[in-house]
Amino acid sequence: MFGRWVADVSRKVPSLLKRVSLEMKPQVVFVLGGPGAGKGTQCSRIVENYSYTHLSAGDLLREERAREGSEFGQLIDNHIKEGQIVPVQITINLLKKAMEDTMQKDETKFRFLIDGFPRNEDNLQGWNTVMDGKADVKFVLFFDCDNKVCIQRCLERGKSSGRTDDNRESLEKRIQTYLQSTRPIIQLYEKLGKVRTVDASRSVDEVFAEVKAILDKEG
Ligand code: UP5
Ligand code: MG
Repeated sequence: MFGRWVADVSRKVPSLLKRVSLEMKPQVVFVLGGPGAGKGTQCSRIVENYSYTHLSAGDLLREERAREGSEFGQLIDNHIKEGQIVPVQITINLLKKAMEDTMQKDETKFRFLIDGFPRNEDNLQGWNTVMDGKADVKFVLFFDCDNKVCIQRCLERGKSSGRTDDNRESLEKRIQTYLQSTRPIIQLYEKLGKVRTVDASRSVDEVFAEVKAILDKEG
């Protein structure tokens, strides 16, 4: 009798757990900060230590640019070189697909670091339209870094990165776009009490210590 009950429960529990996790909404942390603030570097460190999946909007766009047959390759290329923000329809579809693919492969992977997005009003509107009710934005992790430090880091990286926007001309434009379009988005989230700011001009380890304190607190 008891044995049958145990067998019955152990058969049901996995399917129940699976159902619960399938119904789990993606939990999202937006990671923002200027070009070269260290978003990617810190996201890699977070992934090593916490159960997050890192999705860089910039990386997804660069992949799409390189994809054979992409109808957006040229448009993405121009926008990146000019430090302009790609129309949100393109970016949001890439992000949504990456999130869905991740969760389909492994339903326990529902926590995401979305790096470098939303960068402007258009991005935010696109996110709200497409992801409304489909994901929870927990908070914004903001890497606050002096622009001169940011430029210097990207120029240094530019010696070997092969990135078409790691040059002084593109960097001036990227910084302008960041100040004009992205800072207001961060301010908007600040008003909602959703921004966790990190001083990103220090060493990678020092920055990560601050990140860790935030993530440990946020759970
Ligand atoms: N480095 C990192 N941390 C350091 C530290 N603490 N001390 C010393 N050095 C440090 O780091 C940059 C460099 O600095 C590296 O060499 C690193 O070793 C060193 P990284 O971690 O790569 O910084 P990150 O903030 O990720 O810089 P990135 O250049 O990736 O930032 P951007 O926001 O400019 O680039 P992104 O790839 O997100 O976007 C590129 C372009 O894509 C945008 O300009 C835009 O045209 C387009 N885009 C959109 O249109 N829409 C989007 O939603 C996203 C992107
Ligand atoms: Mg990056």
